[in-house]
Amino acid sequence: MRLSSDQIQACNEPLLHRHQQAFARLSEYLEAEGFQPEALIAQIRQLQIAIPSWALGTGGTRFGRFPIGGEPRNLEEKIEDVGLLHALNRASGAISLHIPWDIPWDAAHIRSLAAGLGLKFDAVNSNTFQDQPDQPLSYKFGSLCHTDPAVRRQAIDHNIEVIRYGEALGSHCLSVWLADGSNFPGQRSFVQAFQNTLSSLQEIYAELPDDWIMLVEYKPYEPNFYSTVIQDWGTAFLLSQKLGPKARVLVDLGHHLPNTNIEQIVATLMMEDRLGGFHFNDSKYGDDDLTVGSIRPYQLFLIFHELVQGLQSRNRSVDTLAWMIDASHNTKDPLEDLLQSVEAIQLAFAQALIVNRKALGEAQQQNDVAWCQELMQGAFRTDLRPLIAEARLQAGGAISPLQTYRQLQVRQQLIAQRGKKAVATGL
Ligand code: AOS
Ligand code: ZN
Ligand code: ZN
Ligand code: ZN
Repeated sequence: MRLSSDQIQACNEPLLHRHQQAFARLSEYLEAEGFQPEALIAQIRQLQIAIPSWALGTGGTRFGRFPIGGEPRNLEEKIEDVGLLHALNRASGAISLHIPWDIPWDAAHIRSLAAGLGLKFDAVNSNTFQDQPDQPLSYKFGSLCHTDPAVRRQAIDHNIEVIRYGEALGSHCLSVWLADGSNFPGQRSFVQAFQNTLSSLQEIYAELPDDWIMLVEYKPYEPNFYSTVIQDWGTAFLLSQKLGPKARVLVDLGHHLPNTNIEQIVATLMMEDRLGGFHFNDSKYGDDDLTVGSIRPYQLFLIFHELVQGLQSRNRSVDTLAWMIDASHNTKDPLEDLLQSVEAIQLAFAQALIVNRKALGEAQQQNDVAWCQELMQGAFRTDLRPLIAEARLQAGGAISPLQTYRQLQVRQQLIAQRGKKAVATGL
């Protein structure tokens, strides 16, 4: 199914007057603060967030799964779902695929389907954390780090195959997340596991086209609970430095031990030009993969503050990073969840754009602690929702994506077309 701009405009109609009033009030405030609303909108419209193909179905835990119905049954339907999101928010103009869950058998067809919906292909993900039915060797004891060179070879070849699929789709980026690690002390040599991983990654890196990036994702634990080979940003940074300029670090917000200062990691990676992109999500305990901004919105804002600062100081545009969501939802409609996540990212970005950086720099220089805090929280506490809504409206999207999604009965129609029992592939 597709949403036409007429349908979206019709839903906007009754909301328009109130929106215009709210936007006018906010514009007046922003102008008084020295910001041009139209310039902010232009920046907000540049930010496109890639939707993970694996988050379009209801996620489960090992205790259970409660499918919502009407989930995409194949790659075409996943692209169709992202097209629905993008039609509503005009900010989800990309999809990130996971191989072999999403093999594009007919790449030309998949490419034109996506292009017709205004979608690009962001990072392609390899999968060496599961065994596939037809796979000769097992990843039970690791993949790129494995003690057996034959298993490493299989995992390297898989990654190269993923690059080839990505090339066929016009992607420019490979994401590597490894579950490799150990469950018990003494099980593996840390040094050997690292060195095997590095040499495997070097072989994959050698196959990257010139205009490609390799994203190295880190995670402290799970599915291994004693050690993980790429456990933290330092390890991912070290690997990317050893690999070369096309290797970068991928920061998944859920992949940190409690209370880690993620914004400081982001600042350091940007300073060294090794930040490649994000997997946005939120969490209270671990890799909870909850809706972005649902638990710690201030942290999200602080991360964006560093991002905006890092991009501006390097004179780089937002599209030089891979902005992706990595989420999984058990109790909400995944499409509603993703609409909320994209909006949370846009809000944090916009809030970061209205930090008075000049005043902040001066206050920092004077060690005026209270004023520094005042400036940061002043930006964070400004309600910029009308600005985001206006950006969507100008791009042909919905003033209220979630409300429009419900009003147009999207889920009900998907269930009618695909069935109550249609379950998506993925985690
Ligand atoms: C796993 O925890 C990582 O976040 C991965 O990026 C991602 O969730 C996975 O590749 C999708 O299954
Ligand atoms: Zn991730
Ligand atoms: Zn994760
Ligand atoms: Zn996660």
